[in-house]
This record gives sequence, structure tokens and C-alpha cells, in this order.
Amino acid sequence: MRNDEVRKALSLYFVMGTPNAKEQEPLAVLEAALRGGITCFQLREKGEHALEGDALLGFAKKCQALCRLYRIPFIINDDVDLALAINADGVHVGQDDELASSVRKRIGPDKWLGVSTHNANEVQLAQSIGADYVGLGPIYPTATKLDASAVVGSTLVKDIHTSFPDMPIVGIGGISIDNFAPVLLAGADGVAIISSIASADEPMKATQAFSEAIQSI
Ligand code: TZP
Ligand code: IFP
Ligand code: MG
Repeated sequence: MRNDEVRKALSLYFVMGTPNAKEQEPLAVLEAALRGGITCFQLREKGEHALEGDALLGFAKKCQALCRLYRIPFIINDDVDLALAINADGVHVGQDDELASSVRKRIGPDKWLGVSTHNANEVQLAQSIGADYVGLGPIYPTATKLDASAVVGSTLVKDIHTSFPDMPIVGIGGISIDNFAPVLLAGADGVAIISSIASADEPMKATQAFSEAIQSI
């Protein structure tokens, strides 16, 4: 069933755009993360030197091909046109992006729709328009998203999990190998990570460490 498939995919959710890869080749970082055991990938191409146009299209296709090879869902952040053009598995939108209700109409019922949320009202709205999962965060302070709102902590995960037991939840923001456990123990189906994998000296080893630690919970 779709809900179980989504929950499984959220387990170790890697989010990245080319600006997050820092010193290393972005595709090499994605491949390392795939080999290390990520369960879902979101292309979030934002910030300084972000790719656009044909360069973005080409990069997205390469990411998609890699994700297919490792049989994990490939989600596009924000850019519904891009997601439709390459037939991505889903779209993730924030509160400042195109309205989730409009995104759902454009992508149809089959593609996954994820929505960034920060409180129960936003989760309620996401549920009512047929979101497949919500991202909750920032759980911890993060330097990756410059306009991130106030940290919510894993207590919000617990509250949302209690109030919306059917809604798949992934925690995001400042998550590291040392602090991810409370997020899962609070009821999240998984953790979403940018810098702890993308900026790691060895992204594959960092990913393997997360994967093993998550499985042991
Ligand atoms: N949304 C909330 S926090 C965040 C996003 C995209 C950034 C997460 O990045 P990191 O490096 O895992 O803290
Ligand atoms: N949550 C998520 C996800 N992705 C984002 N880009 C974001 C919040 C801002 F982890 F996918 F739920
Ligand atoms: Mg966005």
C-alpha cells in the first residue's frame, strides 16, 4: 500500500542540490549516498550558483537515472514543471512555494506530494489536500537553509504523530548521526538530511553509519 511505501522511503531521505556538494562532484556524492543506503532522494537546487534551464534539466535526468539504478524514489523540490517534464516520482513543496492543492492538481493522484510544515495547522491543511507525507522542521538549528523558521524540536514530531497517526512524517534540519535518534523515537518515519551527508568527507561512510544506526533502533 502507498502509505507503507512512503513511510519506508522516508527512512533515510537525502536532500541535495549542486551547491550543497561543496568540494565534491554532486553526482559522485549522490552515488556515494545511494551506495551507502539512502531510501529516497530529493533534488533541491537552490542558492548561489544553482543550476537553471538546460543545465538543471540535464543534471536532474542524471540524478533520476542513478536513483532508478538503486530503485529509490526521485523527488523534485518546488519545480513542478521540471518534475512533470522528466516524470519524477514526486514533488516536495514548502509553505512559500506553489500551493500544495494546486500542485496536487497538476501532478495528478499518482505522483508523491510532500509538504514542508511547522505546526499542526499546516499538517492539517497538507492532509486535507492529499499530501503523501510532511516534512517537519527545522528539528535542530541548521546553517543550510538561510531562511529557516524557528526550531521545532522532536517534541513537535511527537505531537503531530499523536494528532495525525496516518500521516507519514520525516524530520529535517540539523540532523546528524549524534542527534537523529530522538526524532525517530518521537514517531517520525525517517530523517531528511542535507549537510551531514553532502558535506561529509566520505559521504558513503556517513550514509552507511546513518543506515546502520537507523536499522538498530
Ligand atoms: N528545511 C528545513 S531545514 C532544511 C530544509 C531544507 C535544511 C536541512 O539541511 P541540513 O544540512 O540537514 O540541516
Ligand atoms: N522537508 C523536506 C522533506 N524537504 C525540504 N526541502 C524541506 C522540508 C524544506 F524532508 F522532504 F520532508
Ligand atoms: Mg521550496
